[in-house]
Amino acid sequence: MRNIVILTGAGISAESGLGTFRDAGGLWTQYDLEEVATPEGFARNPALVHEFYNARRANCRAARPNAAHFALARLQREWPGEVLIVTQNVDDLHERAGARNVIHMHGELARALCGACGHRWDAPEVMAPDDRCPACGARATRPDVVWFGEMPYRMDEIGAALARADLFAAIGTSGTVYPAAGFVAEAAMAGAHTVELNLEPSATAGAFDEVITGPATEIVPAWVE
Ligand code: BJW
Repeated sequence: MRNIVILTGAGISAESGLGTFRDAGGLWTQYDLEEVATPEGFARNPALVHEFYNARRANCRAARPNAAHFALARLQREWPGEVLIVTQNVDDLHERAGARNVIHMHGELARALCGACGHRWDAPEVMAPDDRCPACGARATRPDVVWFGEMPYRMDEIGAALARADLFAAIGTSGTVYPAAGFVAEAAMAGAHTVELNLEPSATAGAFDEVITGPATEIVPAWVE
């Protein structure tokens, strides 16, 4: 066994104090996802969307990586083969724990994107609808995150990694958002052993060879050992 692909979701950052989306009290119980996580919602009310992401950017800065993030970074350092972390999370806790080979398929809170020219840059702490793009000057700046109906990032690289994976693990994700929810099937078709690590069995738990339940800070370090 050489090549490992690890998919992470909001559950891995929950014990760092960052809210998940679909758990009781999660972000989608407090906000209407149509209003804050779709291009149409942003077009209707950019101030509301910036307010949502400004608050999450502040929470992210205050959060610290937890034992699960550190365990995956250690696995990357010590494993003799490839360990690719594909995260759906927009926080930077994998990197702050020392992980290096990380794909942010749903973008990053710390980056800004110009909706007019596609230029990307480091986001300021607070973004506002009137901000101008540093490259083209348009007032079309948005968080560099992937909303519903948009194409997740680096899908070709992810597909290639899944095709050569010997082991696929999904950690802290509800398995309800595609295309990430379909990665387990892709990896299984390529012959990988598949493992889910989650607080409780997810929507796609039946598709995994093995399911380990519990809080990420306990089960991920134990699994890495
Ligand atoms: C713990 C824990 C602890 C808690 N320890 N565990 C019908 C069928 C199929 C697909 C579709 C469909 N209709 C529409 C679609 C496509 C759509 C989709 O999947 N919709 C579904 C809702 C049905 N997908 C898309 O639109 C995607 N794009 C796409 O498909 O493009 C194709 C395309 C083709 C042609 C043209 C154009 C496009 C894009 C999806 C973008 C998702 N964006 C968000 C917001 C990103 C920015 C932000 O963060 O604000 O991404 S939504 C949100 O959900 C966020 C997350 O990354 C994503 C996944 O959530 P995640 O991480 O799984 O979190 P939760 O809360 O759901 O689960 C947490 C889990 O952790 C739980 O299971 C807990 O038990 C567990 N947990 N504490 C361990 N301590």
